[in-house]
Amino acid sequence: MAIMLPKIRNSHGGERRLVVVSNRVPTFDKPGSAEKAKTQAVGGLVSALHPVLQKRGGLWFGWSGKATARREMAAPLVRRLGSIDLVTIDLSEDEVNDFYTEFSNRTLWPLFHGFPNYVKLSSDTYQTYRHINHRFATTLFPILRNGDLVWVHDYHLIPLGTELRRLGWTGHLGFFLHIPFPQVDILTTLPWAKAILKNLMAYDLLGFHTQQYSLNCVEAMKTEMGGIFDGHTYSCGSSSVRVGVYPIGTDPDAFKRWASSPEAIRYGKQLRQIVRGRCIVLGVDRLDYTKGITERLRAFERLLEHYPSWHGYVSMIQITAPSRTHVPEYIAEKGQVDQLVTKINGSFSNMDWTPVHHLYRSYSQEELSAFYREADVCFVTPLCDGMNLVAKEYIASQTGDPGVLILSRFCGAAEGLQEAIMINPYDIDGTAEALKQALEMPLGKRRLCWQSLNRHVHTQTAQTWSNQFLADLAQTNFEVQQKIPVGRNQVGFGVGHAH
Ligand code: ADQ
Repeated sequence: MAIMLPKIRNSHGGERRLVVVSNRVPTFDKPGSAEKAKTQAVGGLVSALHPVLQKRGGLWFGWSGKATARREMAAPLVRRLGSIDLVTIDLSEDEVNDFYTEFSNRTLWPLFHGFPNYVKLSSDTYQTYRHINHRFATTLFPILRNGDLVWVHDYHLIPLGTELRRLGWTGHLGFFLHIPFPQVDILTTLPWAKAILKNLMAYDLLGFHTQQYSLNCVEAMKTEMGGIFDGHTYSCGSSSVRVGVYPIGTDPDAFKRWASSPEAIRYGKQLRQIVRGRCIVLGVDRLDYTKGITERLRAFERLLEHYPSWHGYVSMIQITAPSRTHVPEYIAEKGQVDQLVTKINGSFSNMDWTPVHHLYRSYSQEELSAFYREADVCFVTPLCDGMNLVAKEYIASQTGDPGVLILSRFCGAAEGLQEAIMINPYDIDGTAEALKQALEMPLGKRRLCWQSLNRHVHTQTAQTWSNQFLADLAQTNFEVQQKIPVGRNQVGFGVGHAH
């Protein structure tokens, strides 16, 4: 099937075209609309990639988010958004279930986040996962051009590189994992762990948020396949892959601008009126059991139990974007969050004070920046999280009277945001104490902490993340070409890295 794409010159003139592949491609519906709440892909990957593609231009390929009743493949949809070509394919309902709901979100997601009890194993869903990656590759391959930089994102698409190589793609091919990479003993509870590791070898460059995740990956490769790592490149037989650390960031200038806009200031005043001038503790997440939302609510409850002097003086606003709403574990998590909110409000509220406001919906980033700006404390408590962009967005949105960031030690962001109040989200008492400390922190100390956090957020941005990854990717295909002959390589699949 031939896909006709309009000619686009990217804003960098002669630079190679960037081709981003991710499971979901955003729909870019009107912000805040009911339709957006249903179909828009809210999440860190889209938040980080959109500004990058907006600035550079290129092609964004992935699933439309739609499940069609028909089994056969509909023609890919091509749309233009500024300098971005969006090319999407639909999946059938069965495919969405097996590829997305089951293997991606009930097998790989809990496994990679270290929740082995949540992991569901099925060779049928694994086969569909392979099959959909093949489908992505056969649709994408004909629209690739010589010289493209192909950048594949996240756990849904690990085998895509192998499939593209099999079809004959010899150009630059990089992979970035947005979630943690587990330790080898957890990874190898997956019957297809070795196949997953072999698939990673098809790429020229593998990127991770932290040093620890990259080391976990290399360790797993060495354990399962042998080979050596020289600190930059892992080699096994005649096949090599470069491994790097690229901590993702946000677009801090955009958040600063949005947070200072007249709309955000007006909205912030309304927000203060709603909570009647009380301190605001803010949580913002996709609804996900890895984000520690119930632990956070328990810590807030513990604060109110231990410190009655705070009754009536603090309200928590929890903004939770609906996510993976058909997955049973997420339905259960939503039930637990609702129950806890009801319990806390039932126990503590009075006629003019509601301790917890739970807003179960998505907001545009402009709207979120107004919440961030007003919040006295941002309460970021994941049990395990690749990076966590909310923490960075909060810091970027602060103005002259900055709030305090409470941050779980179990997220990638903890590596860089050292001046946050660091907590162990499993320790409810300790987290409640940290919350009290944050609420009582004097302005001078808040300013000092924020200045240092803000420097970090401006140093590690979405732009620096992508620039560094793409600069390394542009070099790496050449280096790897020296080492790898065309044809079947040692780890057992037909992959030719040469041009
Ligand atoms: P996520 O798990 O989605 O991302 P995170 O990094 O916090 O987690 O990003 C969430 C994004 O969604 C933020 O940009 C936030 O503004 C937005 N968002 C959250 N709640 C929202 C709401 N109610 N309405 C609108 N927008 C909302 C994955 C990994 C992370 C990693 C990112 C980027 O799980 O660990 O940081 O990718 O690599």
